[in-house]
Amino acid sequence: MGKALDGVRILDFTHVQSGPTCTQLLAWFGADVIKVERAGAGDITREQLRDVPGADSLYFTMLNHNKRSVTIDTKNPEGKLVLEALIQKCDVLVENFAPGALDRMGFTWERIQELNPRMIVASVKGFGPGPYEDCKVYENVAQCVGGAASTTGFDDGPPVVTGAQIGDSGTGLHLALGIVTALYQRTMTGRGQKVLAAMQDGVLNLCRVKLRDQQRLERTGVMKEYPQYPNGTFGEAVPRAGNASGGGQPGWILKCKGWEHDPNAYIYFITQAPVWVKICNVIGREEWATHPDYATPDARLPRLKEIFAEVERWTMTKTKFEAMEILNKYDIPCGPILSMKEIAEDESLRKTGTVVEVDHPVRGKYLTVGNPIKLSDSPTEVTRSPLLGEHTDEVMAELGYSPAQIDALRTAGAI
Ligand code: CAO
Repeated sequence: MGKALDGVRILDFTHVQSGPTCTQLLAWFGADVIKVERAGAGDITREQLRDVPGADSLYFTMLNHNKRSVTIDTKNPEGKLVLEALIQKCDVLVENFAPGALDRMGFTWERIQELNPRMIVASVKGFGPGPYEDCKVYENVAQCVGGAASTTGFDDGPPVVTGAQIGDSGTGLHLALGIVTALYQRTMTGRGQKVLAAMQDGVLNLCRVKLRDQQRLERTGVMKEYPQYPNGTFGEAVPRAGNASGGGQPGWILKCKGWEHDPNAYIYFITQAPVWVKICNVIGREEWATHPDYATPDARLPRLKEIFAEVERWTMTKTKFEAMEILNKYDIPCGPILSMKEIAEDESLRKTGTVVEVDHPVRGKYLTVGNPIKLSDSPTEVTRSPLLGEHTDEVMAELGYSPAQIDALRTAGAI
């Protein structure tokens, strides 16, 4: 079966996490992704957080599946010519260098347009145009400047960053959407364009509901679904909401059987309004179903702490999986707190290809996260990440270089 992006060639100038997540997705959808790296060094993550001596790290392998790797020194004059040939052959150049690095290499937007007016140039940067546009940015910085950290954690503690890499992988996702959209527009205009995904913007986009709450707070001075209500105080900015789910369906994380020794023996429990009566029955508080202090969502809001404490008395008598099974029978939304160990061993995730075992010639077998987006006509087969420069000769031959020319370029340090 063919793939959705068959025939699309990506010049992948990305490194670390944000850019590579984007190009890995495009590769999974069938694009030919040619990753350009520096000879002898390569993407810095090849050697970061290494767990097997001499082997590419999991950091690298898990972000660079289904790609080809070529080594080019793009600051070497002859290396520049190879890069120019690639620009002429490819549809999209994706990069996440520090601001200005591509220009300093001599590949400005204008120069790239001269070489290939159909080329789409897609970039991740820390910030969009403005006072911070020249700054280098990593994941946690993006979480802080995008509004996530100030709204994550508990009211009595400092700001907290999340484990989900919303700054890096989240921005990579945004960029991938920008690229396929630009490819679609090119089918009508015939022209390339610049695509920019700034990490601050990507994180803020994912924190959209918190900007909603900021404006509600300014108007009303209170947000009744936040744990600060009714006894705490609200300041000028959206506070940290702990584990509150907000909206009309309040939720909280509750202890389950074994919580004393298992740090993940917890369940997320949502008091969804339509199943309130069932919740009362399950936890043995049938009288709450009709009592005026508990029967409606509005009446429950100032009593959420007490309600969750009561539900927890019930969840503590069950394991998180037992509680999940019982609650699901009644359509009560909930979710066990799964550890990474439990996720790695989850058979159903293996079956859907969301968790995949991959074999690598140097490091052996390892687990990775497969394509989270499933297309019925474009299935994903995850193949291992390339070794540094593994496809240099192959790609150079496709560009029309003879074996003798390739040898000469290698001797000159251009590839
Ligand atoms: N041949 C020759 N030179 C190369 C090359 C190649 N194949 N590939 C890269 N280089 C050069 C670049 O031209 C650049 O040189 P100059 O500094 O002289 O212009 C240099 O390598 C380093 O690039 P960099 O500044 O991007 O790398 P860094 O490690 O200093 O910074 C990072 C890393 C991530 C902070 C920065 O790239 C950045 O801010 N990127 C944008 C935001 C981003 O993506 N952050 C997420 C990172 S984690 O996913």
